[in-house]
Amino acid sequence: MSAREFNFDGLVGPSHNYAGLSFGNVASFNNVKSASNPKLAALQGLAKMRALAARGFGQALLPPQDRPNFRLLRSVGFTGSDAEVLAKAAQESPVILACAYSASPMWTANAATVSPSADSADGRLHFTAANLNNKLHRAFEHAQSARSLRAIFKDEQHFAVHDALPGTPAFGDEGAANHTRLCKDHGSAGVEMFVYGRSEFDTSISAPKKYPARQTLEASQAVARLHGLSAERSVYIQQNPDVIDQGVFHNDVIAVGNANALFYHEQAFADEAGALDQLRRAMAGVGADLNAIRVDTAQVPVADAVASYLFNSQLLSKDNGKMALVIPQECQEVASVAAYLQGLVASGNAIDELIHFDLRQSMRNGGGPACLRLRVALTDAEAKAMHQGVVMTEALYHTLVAWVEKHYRDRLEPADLADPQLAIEVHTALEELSRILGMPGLYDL
Ligand code: SUG
Repeated sequence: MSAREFNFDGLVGPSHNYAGLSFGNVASFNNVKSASNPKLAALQGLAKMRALAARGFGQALLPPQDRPNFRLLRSVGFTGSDAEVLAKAAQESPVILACAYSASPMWTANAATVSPSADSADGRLHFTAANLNNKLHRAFEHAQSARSLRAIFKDEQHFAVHDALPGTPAFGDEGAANHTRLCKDHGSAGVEMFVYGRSEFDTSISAPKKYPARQTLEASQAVARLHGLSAERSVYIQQNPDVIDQGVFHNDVIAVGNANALFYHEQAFADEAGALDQLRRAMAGVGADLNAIRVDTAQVPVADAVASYLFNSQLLSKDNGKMALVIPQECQEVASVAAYLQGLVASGNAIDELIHFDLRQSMRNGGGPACLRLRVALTDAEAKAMHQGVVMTEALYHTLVAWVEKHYRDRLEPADLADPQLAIEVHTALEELSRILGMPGLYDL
C-alpha cells in the first residue's frame, strides 16, 4: 500500500517563554529568564509549515496546550480563584509557576511515538503519548497530547491512541525524539529503531554521569509491545552516554533517519558498529539497504552539532528520489557545519538540497526543526479518515497568522507569568483556535 508522510508541527502557544527548566538541554539553560517573543515564535513556526506544504510535503499541525496548567498548580497546594492561585504561585514558587506555563508542548516530536499501520500486528496506526516524566514541566503534557491525537485520529478502525506509560523513572519516555523508522518506502513494513539512554533494570548498561538520560530501554520495549511491532523489525540501540553529557538530551539532536537513510554523528551511539549491524540485518528483512551517512568528529565536533542543531533537521523524501534536509539557520553560522553541508549536497549522496528556516525563538529553548514536528506516515484511506481541520493549507495559514496577530504578545518576561490577564488571553485565544480548527471540546477548559 502506498503511504505519505505528514509532519504535524506544534503550533507555538501564546505564552511561549524561556524558563530554563530543562537541565541537560544547553540552550534552555543558557537562555533562562530572557525575554521571549511569542508572536514571532508562532509566525516562525507557521512560516516553516507553510513553505513545506507549498512544496508539496504532507503538513499538518498539533494545537498548543492550555496554559497555565491550573490543575498542576492546584494539585500542589495553590488554592483560591485563578488569580489567587497565580499570585500565590508567583510569590512562593516562581519556578513551579513557570512549569505550569511551559512552552514545551510546541516540540511535538515529544508528544508521542508513532508506528504506521504497515508495521503493526493489527494493521492500525498506533500512537503512544509520551509521559515525559523526567521533567516536571513536561510530565503533564501527555493528557492533552492523547486528547488532541484522539480528536484528530478518532476513527478506531484505522487508529489507536494509547495513554502514556506509567510515569515512573523505569518507563521514562520522550516519544518520537528517540525513535526513527527506516524503510524502503513509507507504505511498506519498516524497521523501527528505538534509542535509549539508560536501563532501569540492566545494570551492565552504562548511564551518563552529568546529565539525565531521559529515555529508558524498558519504555521503548513497552511502546513496541503496545504497537504490536514484530521483534525482527524492532531494533534497540543505546545512545552514547558521553554525548548525553555534552548536551545531546534526545537522539534527534545527534541523528535523523528517513526511508533507508540514517544521517548521524560518529559519536551518536554507544556501539556504532553494532548499531549499524543490527539495522542492516533488520532492514534486509524488509528489502531495504541502509544508507548510513556518517559525520565524523573531525568534520563536525559534538559541540558544533549541539550549537547548530545540524542533526535536529528533517529529512524529507522528494519526488526526484532524493531528499531535502530542513535545517535551522544556525547551521549556516557554525563554520564547521556550513562547510560540511556544502560538501554534503555536492557529494551526490541521497541529500541534494538544503532548506533553511529562521526558528530562533524555538532554538533558544533547545528545539529545532525536528523537535517541532511529529511524523505520521498515512495511507490514502488514513489521510482521509483523520480530522482535516489541522491540515496546512494557504487558507489555514492566513487564518492562523491573523489569529496570532490578534491574540499574541510580542514580548514576555518571566515576571509576566504572574499577570492574571495573560491567563485570560491564552484561554480566549485557544477557544477561538478550537473553532478555527473545527475541534470543539479540544480543551478540557
Ligand atoms: O524537552 N525544552 C525542550 C526541548 C525539546 C526538544 N525536543 C526534541 N529534541 N525533540 C526539552 O528540553 C525548555 C523549556 C524552558 O526551559 O522554558 C524545554 O522544555
